[in-house]
Amino acid sequence: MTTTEKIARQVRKDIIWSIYHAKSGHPGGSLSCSDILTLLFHRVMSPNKSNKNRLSDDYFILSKGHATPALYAVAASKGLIRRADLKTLRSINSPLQGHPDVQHTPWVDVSTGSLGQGFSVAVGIAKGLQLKNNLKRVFTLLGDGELQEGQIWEGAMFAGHHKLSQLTAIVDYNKLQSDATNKQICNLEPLVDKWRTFGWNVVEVDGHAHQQLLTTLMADTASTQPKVVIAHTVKGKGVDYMENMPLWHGSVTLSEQQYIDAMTSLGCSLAELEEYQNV
Ligand SMILES: Cc1ncc(C[n+]2csc(CCOP(=O)(O)OP(=O)(O)O)c2C)c(N)n1
Ligand SMILES: [Mg+2]
Repeated sequence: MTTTEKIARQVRKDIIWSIYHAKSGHPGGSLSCSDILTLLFHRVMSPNKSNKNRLSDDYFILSKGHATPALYAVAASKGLIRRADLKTLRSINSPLQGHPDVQHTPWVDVSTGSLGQGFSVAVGIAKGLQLKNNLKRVFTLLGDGELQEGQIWEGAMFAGHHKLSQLTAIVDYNKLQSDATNKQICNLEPLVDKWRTFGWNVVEVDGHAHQQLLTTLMADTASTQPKVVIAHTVKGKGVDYMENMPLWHGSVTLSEQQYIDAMTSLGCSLAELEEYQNV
C-alpha cells in the first residue's frame, strides 16, 4: 500500500468514527471522495507557505458541501486540526459544522451546502485570479447529482468562454444521489460530451486509483481551458454494506454494531477500535 493509500484508509475510518459520534452525517459521499481529497491535499495542491492556518496556498471549494466528514478527516491527517476534534462533528459551537462554514472554520475558503453554489464561487475566484495574473490554482469537488443544478452549467459556460485554465473541477461520479441513481432521476450522460461542448478539457479516471488520479490532477496547467476530472467512484467505498446503497447517503445515525461492522470492513483491528475510544 502506498503512503497516500494508507492515509486514505485512515481518512475513511475517521469519517465513520466522526459520523458515529455525531449521530448524523453523510457517509456514502464522504467515502466516495476520500481518495480524491487525500491526493489533493497531500500531493497536488501547493503547500501553505503564506499562512500555516490554511490547508494550501491554492483554493479548494467543497461544492458538495455535505461531504465535510471527508474534508475534516483529511484536515486531521494534515495536522491542521486535532483528530480528537472530529468527535465534535455537527455539534453546536464546534468549528466542524455539518457543512463547510467560513464563520466557524477559518481554513475553509467558501461556505457551501446549497448544491451548485460552491462551483459558481470557484468560477468567480478563478476569474479574479486570472484578472490579477495570479497563478494560484482553484480546485472544486462536485457531486454528480449536484450537476443537475442549473447554475452549474451557467458557471461551466462562463469558465469555458473565459478560458479559466487555473480552474480544476472534479466530479465525484458515484452514480447515486440522495435516494436513487442519476439515471433514474435525471440522466447526466453523455457527460464527457457536455463538458467538452462547454469548452472544458475533460479527463475520465478511476476515482480510487491513486496513481491515475495523481497523474491527472498534476497534469499541465499550461492549457488554455478549465479542466474537469470525471472521477468514477463507488458511493460508500470501503464499507461493504454501504457500497452502492442509497440508504447510506445521509443523514444517518450509526448503531454501535453498524459502527463496528463499518470499521472492521475498513480493516480496523480490535486493538485499533479500542484506541479510538481513547482519542
Ligand atoms: C440546492 C440543494 N438542493 C438539495 C439539497 C439536499 N441534498 C444534499 S446532498 C443531495 C444529493 C447530492 O447527490 P450528489 O451530488 O450525487 O452527492 P454524493 O453522491 O456525492 O453524496 C441533496 C439532494 C442541497 N444540499 N442543496
Ligand atoms: Mg452522487
